[in-house]
Amino acid sequence: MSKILKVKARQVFDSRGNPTVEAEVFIKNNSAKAICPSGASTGTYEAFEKRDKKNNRYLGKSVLSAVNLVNSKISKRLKGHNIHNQERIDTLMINLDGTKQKKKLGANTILAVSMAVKKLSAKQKKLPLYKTFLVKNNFKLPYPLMNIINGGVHADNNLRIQEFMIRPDRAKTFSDAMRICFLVIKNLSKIIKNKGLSISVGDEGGFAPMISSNNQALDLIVSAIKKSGFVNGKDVSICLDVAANELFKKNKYSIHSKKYVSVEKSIREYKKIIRKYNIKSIEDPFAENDWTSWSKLMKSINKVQVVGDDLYVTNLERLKKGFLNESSNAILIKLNQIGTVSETLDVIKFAQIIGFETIISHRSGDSEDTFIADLAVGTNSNQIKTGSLARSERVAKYNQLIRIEEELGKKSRMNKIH
Ligand code: 2PG
Ligand code: MG
Repeated sequence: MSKILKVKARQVFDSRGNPTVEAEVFIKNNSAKAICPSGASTGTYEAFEKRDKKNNRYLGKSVLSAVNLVNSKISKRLKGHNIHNQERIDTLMINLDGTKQKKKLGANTILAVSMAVKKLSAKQKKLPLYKTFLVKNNFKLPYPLMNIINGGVHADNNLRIQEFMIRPDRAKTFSDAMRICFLVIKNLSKIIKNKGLSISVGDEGGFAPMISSNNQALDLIVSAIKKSGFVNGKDVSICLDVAANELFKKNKYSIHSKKYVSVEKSIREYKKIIRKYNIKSIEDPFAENDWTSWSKLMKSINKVQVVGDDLYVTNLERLKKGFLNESSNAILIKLNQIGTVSETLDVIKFAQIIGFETIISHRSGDSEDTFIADLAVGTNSNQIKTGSLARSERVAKYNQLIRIEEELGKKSRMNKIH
C-alpha cells in the first residue's frame, strides 16, 4: 500500500521566472508533489544546485537533466520502498549521489523528491503535514520575520543590507501577528509614497525604494511602526539580514557605507544601529569563513539574536563548529542548502539541543509550495522568515499558518521569543 510505484519530475518555474524541479511520488491510489526553491545570495558550502549550464534554450538555467535523473535513476532506486521511512529514502538518494555536496544528482533534484515523499506519507496517514515532523502535541505558531524593505542582491536599489524585517514580538496569536505586520506595511507604503519614492517591491515582496543608506531604510520603518501605534523594540522589533558575504573583500566590509572598513569598525557601527533602532536580530553579519569576527561580535553585544545562514548552510558539521566557536545563537534553516528532509531535521534537533533558535526560511526564488510553514510548526521553531505581505509565493506560507492556527483552535499557542 505504501510502496513507491514511481517518481516523476517536471520542469516548472519559480517566483523569479527561473526553471525549477517539481517531483511527484506515486503509490497505489495516492500521490503528492513538491517544488524545490532557489537562492540568489547563496553560501559557498550549500549543497549543489544542478542546472543545464550548456543548454542555451533556457540561458543555461534549465533543470531538464535533474528532471531526467528523477525519472530514471531515482525512480528506479526508490521503487518498492516505503514512503513512511523518510530516513531510508533520503539515505538511498544520498548514497546514489555519493558526493559530499550532492554534486552528481543535485540537491534540487533530491530535495524535490524528499519533500514529496514527506507530503505523501502525511497524506496517506491522513495527517496534516505539520503533525508529522518532530513535535507530537502542544503545537506552537512561529513569529513571522517579515522582510518589508528589500536591498542587496534582492533589489535594484543601492541598499547595502539585503533584508530589513519586522517581527511582531507581542502578538498573542498568529492572526494578530499578521494584523500588526499588515498595519506597519500599509503605513510604510504611505510614508514611502509621500516621499515621492516608488512602492514597487523586490524579490521577497518588500518595498525596494531607490534609496542607498541603511539608516534611511531604518528611519522609514521606525516611522511606520510609530504611525501604526506600536512601540519599536517592544510591540514590533526590527531585524536584519546583512548577507555580508556580498559585502566582503580582503578582510574588510562595506556594510554601513560603500567604503570597506575593518571588522572592529563594522562592529562599532553595528552597536550604534542596534542602540539607535532597537535592533533585535542580525543575520549573517559577517562572511561565511570569517569565524573570528562572528565570535567577536557575539562577545561585544548582548540580547541580540545573531543568526547564521550562509555561515551554517543548514549543515551539521558547520553548526557544530559555530557552536564551539560561539559564533551565533540562532540558525536559519533552508531545506535546499542541505538537500533532504531528514538531514534538515537532524540539524534542527541539534540546534535546539544546544539552545539555538531555529528560524525556518524561504529562498528568494520560491514557489506556491507551503512545506516550510508546516515545517516551522512541526519542529517547534519560534520564527519563520518568508518575505513580506506581497507576492503569492510569500503570502502562501503565511496563509497556511493561518489555516494551521484555525485548525488547532483553542489549543493553538504562539511560540516564545527569547
Ligand atoms: C537569505 C535568503 C532568503 P537567498 O539570504 O536569507 O531571504 O536569500 O534565498 O537569496 O539566499
Ligand atoms: Mg540570509
